[in-house]
Amino acid sequence: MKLKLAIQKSGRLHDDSIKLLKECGIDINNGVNRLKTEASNFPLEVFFLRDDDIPQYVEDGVADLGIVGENVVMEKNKQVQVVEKLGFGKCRLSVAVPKAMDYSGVQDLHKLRIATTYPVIVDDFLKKNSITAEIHEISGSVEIAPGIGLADAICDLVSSGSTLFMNGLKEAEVILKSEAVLIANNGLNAAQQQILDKLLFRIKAVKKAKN
Ligand code: PRT
Ligand code: ZN
Repeated sequence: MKLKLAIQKSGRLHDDSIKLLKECGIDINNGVNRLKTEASNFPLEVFFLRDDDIPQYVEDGVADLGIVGENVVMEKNKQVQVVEKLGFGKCRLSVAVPKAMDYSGVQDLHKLRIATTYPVIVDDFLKKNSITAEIHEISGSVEIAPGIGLADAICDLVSSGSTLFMNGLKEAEVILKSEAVLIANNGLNAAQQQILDKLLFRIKAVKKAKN
């Protein structure tokens, strides 16, 4: 019996996900550009996937576990359990507006066109605040949308803030604070749960050693 863990194939969470496994004493040969790999000293198989696909695979049980940003977990809204926050990949999902805009609160977003790759989270945020705005779902380069007249505001991930700054934007509302999390399928059997508990024990020890 092995657990199947899905991690990002390449991108911002890949290296830290591999590093976490190493710190947990789990040996996997570095598998970039490969589909999957097996740990030599722990009952774990690691799949390399697009981060956007991980919640669905974990819900379906194609993978038992996954490492993804909370932002992706919330946007995809799948039936999975978040079992542990992992302390890396920290960022926030924020609404940003042109620097010159006189912004005093969420009501100023009323009737604006907001470009984002997070339509579900933004829609939920607007509804909770009783704001009617137009959501423009785009698949990337969100920060250039106001500059080319595609939108009045954006909602995107922010870490240092330099991307916003370089595009003449300012952070107006933080919708969500996010970090990488370990997610699990809801229907793990006892044997699978036992392996997860073993993994969690090690992850917690690694986190504790860092504090
Ligand atoms: O190929 P795949 O679909 O797997 O990857 P991806 O391109 O969708 O995701 P990737 O690798 O960019 O990000 C993976 C995860 O890292 C995200 O889902 C977040 O949970 C987390 N993360 C942490 C970030 C950032 N920080 C971040 N700064 N993801 C993206 N950004 C981008 C942001 O979109 C913007 O373009 O960085 C830019 C802003 O950064 P600053 O420092 O200029 O503010
Ligand atoms: Zn992605």
